[in-house]
Amino acid sequence: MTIRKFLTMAAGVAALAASVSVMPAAADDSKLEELKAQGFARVAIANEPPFTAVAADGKVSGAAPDVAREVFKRLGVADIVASISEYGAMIPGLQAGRHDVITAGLFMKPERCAAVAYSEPILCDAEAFALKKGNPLGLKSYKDIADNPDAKIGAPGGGTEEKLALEAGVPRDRVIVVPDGQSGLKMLQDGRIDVYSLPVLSINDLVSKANDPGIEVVAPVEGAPVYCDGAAFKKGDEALRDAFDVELAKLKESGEFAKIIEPYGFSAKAAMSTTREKLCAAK
Ligand code: 6CS
Repeated sequence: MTIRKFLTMAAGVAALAASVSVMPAAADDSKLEELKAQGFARVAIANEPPFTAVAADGKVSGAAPDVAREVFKRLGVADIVASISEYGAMIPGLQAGRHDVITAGLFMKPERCAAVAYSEPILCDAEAFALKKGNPLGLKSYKDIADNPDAKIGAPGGGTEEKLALEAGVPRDRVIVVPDGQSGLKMLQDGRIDVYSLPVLSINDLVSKANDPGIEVVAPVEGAPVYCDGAAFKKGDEALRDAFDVELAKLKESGEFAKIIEPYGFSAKAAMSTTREKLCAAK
């Protein structure tokens, strides 16, 4: 082969390689097609009623999974399959591909909005304290806990309440990570913590089922914002998130969204009166 012929061939190969490398990525609705073929979406939940719940027989319910199940059904994804995760592990699990979406009441906050692709708002709630009857330490805010050197707070690991307590100045050694509601209640009853903090509807659900006259609820926590969650998708799955939002908007418009979440105690109006953009920008 002459040098001339070799150089001509090499130039052709280089041009082909260049054209392949600039070809647009596969249509990014491939994730939705993947879930349709899979027959289900793998969702991360926490098992914290009424946001998310897993019955003894394994049945998944709660407002967040119920909305997601209905939206995915309309997208042609037959069902959802849930795995329980601590809040702080949900985003790493999503990013590692263990979940297709987080549907757990994972509240929108700027740092989370930077890490995932949230849908539009779904479930909104304020924060609450469960504490000993009579509130002997007079705890009404996270700052009250910070100001009392003897007060210990229990909260979910990587959760909003843990962060609010730390930001209010509660030292790390007085913020106790609690894996789930039942553990938090037991720790409160045993005096290992002085207050257990979750969103209002979660605390009310837990305390009402505990049927313990020695426990009372303070809600809303003074100075703490009302948060809203959205379904959280992996960065890169924005096409799937957008498709989810289209069906979510239809549910909101038709009144079916309210029919799903309001029996759990959530307000459709609260979710429909704000946006992902506003919530992700909130300080
Ligand atoms: O988004 C969060 O971090 C919080 N969301 C709920 C529904 N419960 C506790 C958790 O800290």
